[in-house]
Amino acid sequence: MASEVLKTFLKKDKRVAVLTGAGISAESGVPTFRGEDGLWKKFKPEELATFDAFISNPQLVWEWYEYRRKLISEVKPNPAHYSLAEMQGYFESFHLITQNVDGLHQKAGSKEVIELHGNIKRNKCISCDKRFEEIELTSKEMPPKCRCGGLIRPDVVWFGEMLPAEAINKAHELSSKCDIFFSIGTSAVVYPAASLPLIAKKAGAYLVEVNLERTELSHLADEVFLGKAGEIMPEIAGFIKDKD
Ligand code: BV8
Ligand code: ZN
Repeated sequence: MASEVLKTFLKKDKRVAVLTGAGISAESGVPTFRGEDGLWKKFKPEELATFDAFISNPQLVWEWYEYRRKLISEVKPNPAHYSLAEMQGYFESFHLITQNVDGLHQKAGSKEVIELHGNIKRNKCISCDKRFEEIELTSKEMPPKCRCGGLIRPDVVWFGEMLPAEAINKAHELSSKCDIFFSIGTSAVVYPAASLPLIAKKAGAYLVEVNLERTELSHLADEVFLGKAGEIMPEIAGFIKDKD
């Protein structure tokens, strides 16, 4: 469990930044990208999560996202999501940055979640950039078309696309100014998100990794908790609760 050093960091005046990846939603039943049940096992990222793939095969890409949206609509946050929402209320400065597009952190009560890769529930027109919430899309066409005639796509960041400037800039800033940085449920291979723990470490933060297996980040972390986030995070949050 949490080492004596980590315990010294878990004080309410410490500035905390957290980066989560697909692994934190795994216990909710959302397949990860690169794990055994990985989404990419059945599909290949270059075939689906790129703009070119969408333009060359809009129906296939749209249906893949519809399949994921349906799956995500049927799952619930797990104890790891709830623990982070609880921790947010304890620390004076606590910011949650996610690579996930499933919205489960918000469902668990986390506030001001920084979504680096967008949100699968939102859509946008590739021509006029108009946003559409999922429910607004009534047409049976796959993918639906905007009134301007443009194709509508999921409002997520595909490979080769820029991340939302505000989100990544804020994430960079928070990572460079935190006392403790948690990297939870991410293989730490997708950039620029994967640079955030490195920025934090370089700026002197205490780097904690919580992941099912070791990653490219593990050798840099001050503490690595190998195991399920749904079991480890409640213990860490529980430690904080018992303190006061
Ligand atoms: C950009 C949204 C440039 C869509 C996603 C070569 C070297 C370095 C970089 C690159 C390169 N070639 C290309 C690049 C850039 C590329 C990149 O980093 N590629 C990687 C793969 C090498 N990055 C980009 O393209 C980014 N854009 O660079 O733009 C640019 C510059 C200027 C001008 C124009 C453009 C955009 C990246 C965003 C792509 N979008 N998703 C969608 O979801 O459909 S990425 C996708 O991967 C998800 O967002 C996901 O979150 C993300 C990262 O994966 P993880 O979350 O880490 O998930 P993964 O399955 O990998 O790992 C899960 C971990 O959890 C595992 O370690 C597992 O052990 C663990 N786990 C499992 N269960 C549990 C658990 N842990 C705890 N508890 C459990 N129960
Ligand atoms: Zn449009």
